[in-house]
Amino acid sequence: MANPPKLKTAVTASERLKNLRNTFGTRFGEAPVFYACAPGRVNLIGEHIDYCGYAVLPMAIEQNILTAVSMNNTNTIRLANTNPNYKDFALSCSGDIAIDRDNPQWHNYFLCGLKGIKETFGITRLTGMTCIVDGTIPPNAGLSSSSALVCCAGLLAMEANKKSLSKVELAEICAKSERYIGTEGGGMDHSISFLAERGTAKLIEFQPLQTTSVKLPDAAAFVISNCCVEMNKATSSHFNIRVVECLIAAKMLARAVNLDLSRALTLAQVQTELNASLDEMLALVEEVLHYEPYSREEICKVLGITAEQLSTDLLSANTQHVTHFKLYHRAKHVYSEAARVLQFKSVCDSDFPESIQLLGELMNQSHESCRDLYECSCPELEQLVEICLRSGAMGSRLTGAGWGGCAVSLIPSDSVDYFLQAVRGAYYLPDPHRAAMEKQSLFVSKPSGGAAIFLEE
Ligand code: ADP
Ligand code: NG1
Repeated sequence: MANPPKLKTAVTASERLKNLRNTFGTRFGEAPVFYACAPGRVNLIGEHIDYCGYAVLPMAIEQNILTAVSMNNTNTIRLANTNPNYKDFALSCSGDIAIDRDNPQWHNYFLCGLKGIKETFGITRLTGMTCIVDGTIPPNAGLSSSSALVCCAGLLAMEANKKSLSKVELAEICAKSERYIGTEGGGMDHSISFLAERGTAKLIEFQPLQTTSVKLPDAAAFVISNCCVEMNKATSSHFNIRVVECLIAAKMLARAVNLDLSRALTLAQVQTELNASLDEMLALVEEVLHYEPYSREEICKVLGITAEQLSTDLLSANTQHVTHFKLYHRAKHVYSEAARVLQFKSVCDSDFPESIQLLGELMNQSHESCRDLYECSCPELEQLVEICLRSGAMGSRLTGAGWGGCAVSLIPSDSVDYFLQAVRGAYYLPDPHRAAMEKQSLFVSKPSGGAAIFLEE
């Protein structure tokens, strides 16, 4: 087996690296010492199940966050961005790093990565740094621009402070530290950003975090298309409401089968403790949970907890207002989606002649479940997915958190050009806002490599 790629490599400067070095020199009158980069990702299948403990199947994309870094003794960390919409920021190297959840501007994601490294090593005074960030991942679009930024910041903070961590440790630290922004996400984005390998998608399993390469069929291409509706997770409560609903659903199922309720349980842990199959878990959902949303009173009654315990132990800061919880729908999505991930991997492994049709069907089922059970689609994504299917996709689904952002479609390799033209004509060109964004919104994606530190040759 080939050795996995190293975190630190020497590279011949690309045009982008040269431009970034020049911008750095013009802005700060010195040259960067090193560069760190972390890719975004497209999740092929396994949506909203990483935080429930289930395996997911993403690949890293070519688009990434690249940062040029120099170190100094000024006791200050200065952050700049090549995109003028993202304003400069500076902080002291000593003292607490405060993350502003109420106003999650870009630098707060960077600070999450710094904070993760500071806390892991108990560093009281970080090395002074000057950093310029250059990002190519469409933001707020379900391609993990925020996590790539957190991972890039964590990686460069490790390097600048002369610390050493494995990629698995970095992924776990960054997944935990991005939660400082207020979104209770899972570990998919950080894991693929660090552990990706060029040319292969990855099955990512959690607890313990491990990845397995998944070879995608040669005769198919994956095309990403952005519906051009932005969704910033940290400024809405949609995402955290789903996290809480899954947590409560796990408790309700655990109560019904007399498991220990004194600790937080994920839907995956309930399955493990029962030693049941995913089909058996789906049957349990049908038997135990009802279709109508649950009120707070009903949840408290079944779990034997007070309204105050519900608020403090189960609800998060931005879900305190929720009055009803769709436990049946969310649990059914999670267990069925977890099964689809395993089926997707075994189809890729087997390379049947009809693989592409089977993968497409699984992607379509995943999308329907996200739309109908998890309710994380939106009208524009629905229109886009429908156009993708009409334009020759074997399967098409929303990818990432949803409520806007991107779809990923599976296309037979020989029909990609036709597909791109058809989607362009039907979704992008008729609308000036979409037409203006088309170039960075509709593209073929191949599995890219993971995060790395570069020194120029
Ligand atoms: P995504 O699905 O892209 O991860 P999020 O809502 O989680 O969306 O986070 C997007 C946020 O990440 C943006 O609003 C911005 O604050 C930050 N971000 C993304 N790309 C960049 C960039 N190139 N430079 C600075 N910040 C960025
Ligand atoms: P994106 O697409 O980056 O918003 C989010 C979560 C993932 C996962 C997906 C849904 C974070 C940092 N990322 O991703 O962990 O739950 O939604 O599958 O919260």
